[in-house]
Amino acid sequence: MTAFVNPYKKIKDLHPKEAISPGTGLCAGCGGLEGLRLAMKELGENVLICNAAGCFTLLSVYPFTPLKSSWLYTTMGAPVPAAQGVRDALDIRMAHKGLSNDENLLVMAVAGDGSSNDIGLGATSAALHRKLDFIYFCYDNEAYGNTGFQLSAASPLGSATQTAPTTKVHPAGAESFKQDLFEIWKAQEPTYIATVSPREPVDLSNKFAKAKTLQGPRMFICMSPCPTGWGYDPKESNLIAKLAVDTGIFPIKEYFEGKVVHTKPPKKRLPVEQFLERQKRFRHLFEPERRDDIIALIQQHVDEYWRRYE
Ligand SMILES: Cc1ncc(C[n+]2csc(CCOP(=O)(O)OP(=O)(O)O)c2C)c(N)n1
Ligand code: SF4
Repeated sequence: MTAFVNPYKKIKDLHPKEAISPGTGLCAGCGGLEGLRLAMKELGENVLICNAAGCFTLLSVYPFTPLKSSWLYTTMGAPVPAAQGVRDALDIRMAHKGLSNDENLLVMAVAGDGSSNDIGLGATSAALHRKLDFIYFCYDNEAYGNTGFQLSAASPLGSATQTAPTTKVHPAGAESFKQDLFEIWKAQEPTYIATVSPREPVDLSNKFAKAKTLQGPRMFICMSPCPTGWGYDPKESNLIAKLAVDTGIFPIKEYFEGKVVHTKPPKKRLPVEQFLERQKRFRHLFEPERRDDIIALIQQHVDEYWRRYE
């Protein structure tokens, strides 16, 4: 059992330096960007980000970048193969070609949920098998956001997306439950897996601080409220992220040394509809008439999850 003491207790303790400057091309209120900002505060500047095609492609628009770290743009399926190539190149240069150890970089893949759950999953699985030494940051906005919000395997049941709209035949919109990427990754026993939320900055920062001390695959899923795709006022991003945690829809947890621990379990779970009713993607569950059947299915799914742990 490895002892790790969380360095942070309060927001005011967090690392003061920013590694992403304000003023990116991303939407106002983007929850994923806030998650990445907090992560980069902790990881610092000596990072090479391999960024899959998606919303975060707009982080760097040549010749401008808000990042203090290095950044490599990849295809949707290739952030992890790119991370492997960069890791190998750094290791070889440090061993043979005069790169000193303090010039080493932490290699991080950044990808949306579409890339992570669908198009890039095979390559990630192969890297987990090889125990690649890297960090993976999946910002999970629960759809293919950059191309207009199409269904991904992370889109939750009952949500309307561009390719799963609500219709008479398909009143729920998306008809499958969100794929459990945490469990898929866990089956391959990486060094570390955590779910994080921008609404829990202390928890998020402690988890990145811990990941920094480890080696091998360190995997993160960041709940990423998306005002544009989810349909709410950008100023509500924090509230939406809080409700995702307080309703138990998005469990905040970590997997380390064979154990799963919920680091921020909801004290008293709120009904899921408090999260659903504030977003346009779920509006058809409330108007023109309430779909209690679909809301109950979503609640039951969340209850079943927590029954396993409570
Ligand atoms: C193989 C492939 N299919 C489709 C696209 C077009 N495309 C570019 S970004 C994107 C959406 C990516 O979705 P996600 O990974 O969830 O990230 P987000 O856009 O939500 O940030 C798509 C479909 C592509 N680049 N590559
Ligand atoms: S579409 Fe959503 S995830 Fe993409 S930049 Fe805008 S708010 Fe962020």
